[in-house]
Parts: sequence; C-alpha cells; structure tokens
Amino acid sequence: MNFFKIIISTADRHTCHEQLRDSLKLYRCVAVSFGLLCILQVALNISLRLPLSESYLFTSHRSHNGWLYFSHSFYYISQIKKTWPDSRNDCLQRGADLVIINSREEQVLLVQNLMWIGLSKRDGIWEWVDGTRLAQSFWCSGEPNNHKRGNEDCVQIHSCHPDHGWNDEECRHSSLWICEKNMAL
Ligand SMILES: [Ca+2]
Ligand SMILES: [Ca+2]
Repeated sequence: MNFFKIIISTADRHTCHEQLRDSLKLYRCVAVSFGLLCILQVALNISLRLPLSESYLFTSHRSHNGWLYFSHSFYYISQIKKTWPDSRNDCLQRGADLVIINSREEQVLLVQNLMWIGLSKRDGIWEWVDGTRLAQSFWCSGEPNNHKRGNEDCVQIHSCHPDHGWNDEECRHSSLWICEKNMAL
C-alpha cells in the first residue's frame, strides 16, 4: 500500500510541476505580448506625429539634392537670391515651377523668410504660374499695397504671421525662392 501511495504522491508532484511550468509560460507570454504592444504603440505615435511637424520636415526630410517632400509635392528652397523671372527659370530647369500654395497647411509649412512664390499680376489680376486665378489668399496685414511706384507685381511668402503672410514686391527685386514639383500631376 505504501508503495502505491508513494507512486501516487510522485505523480501528483509531477502534475503540480507541469501546472506550475505552464503557468510560468503563460505569464511570460503575456509579459512579452504586452512589451511588444508598448513598442508598437510608441512606433505608431512617432510615425503619426513626426510628418506633421515642420521642424522635422525641414531638418529630417531633406531628400536627394535638397528637395523636401510633403503631401504629394517636392519643394526646393534656394540658397541664393534672384529676381522673380530668374527664380522661375531656375525652377523650370529643375523640372518644377515656383510654388503654388493650395492650402493653409502648405502655407504654414512653407512660411519662413522672404521667398518668391508662383504668384504674379497679369493685366491687374493675380494669377498662379499654372494660369489659375488667385482664390484663397494669405496676404500680410496691409498687403498687397503696390508700394513701390505701383510696380509690385510679384509675390513673396513672408513670415509676418505664423500662419499667413504674403507681400507684393517688384519682380526685379532679388529674393530667395521656392520651387514645387507636384507628384500628383
Ligand atoms: Ca502646392
Ligand atoms: Ca508690398
């Protein structure tokens, strides 16, 4: 009888050890899964927030040959100053054109120093470089003022305000400029 008791007791211990081992495996599995979920959450947060950050765009999104990418467009910001017609020629030679600002998001993204944009006056009407007439505008307060002898027929983006800012200026004035290559075309 004692012999059978020993066998049963040994079997119970084995069962108990197996249950304990299974429990440990389960806890380990839960802990690893939780850790992976945390890593995934951090990665998602970073990927969703960073593209919306201007500073990230202009410091970390510099792509080949100085072109920056944002929302289906590549942008090139010049390092030297030229007149509006010469700036436009430079963009055309790069397979692009002076930037057309289609939305407040694009305006906020690009507003920095004084830089030519693809807006000029033709026959007294503001027109983008693709021939479309100006609809949504982001003029600085008091602009366009056609200040210099009535010859301010070209437009610069200007950081007079965090989310808006354009100034009309003489086209022969030298300024930095922004080219845009729209990938949706
Ligand atoms: Ca655009
Ligand atoms: Ca002006």
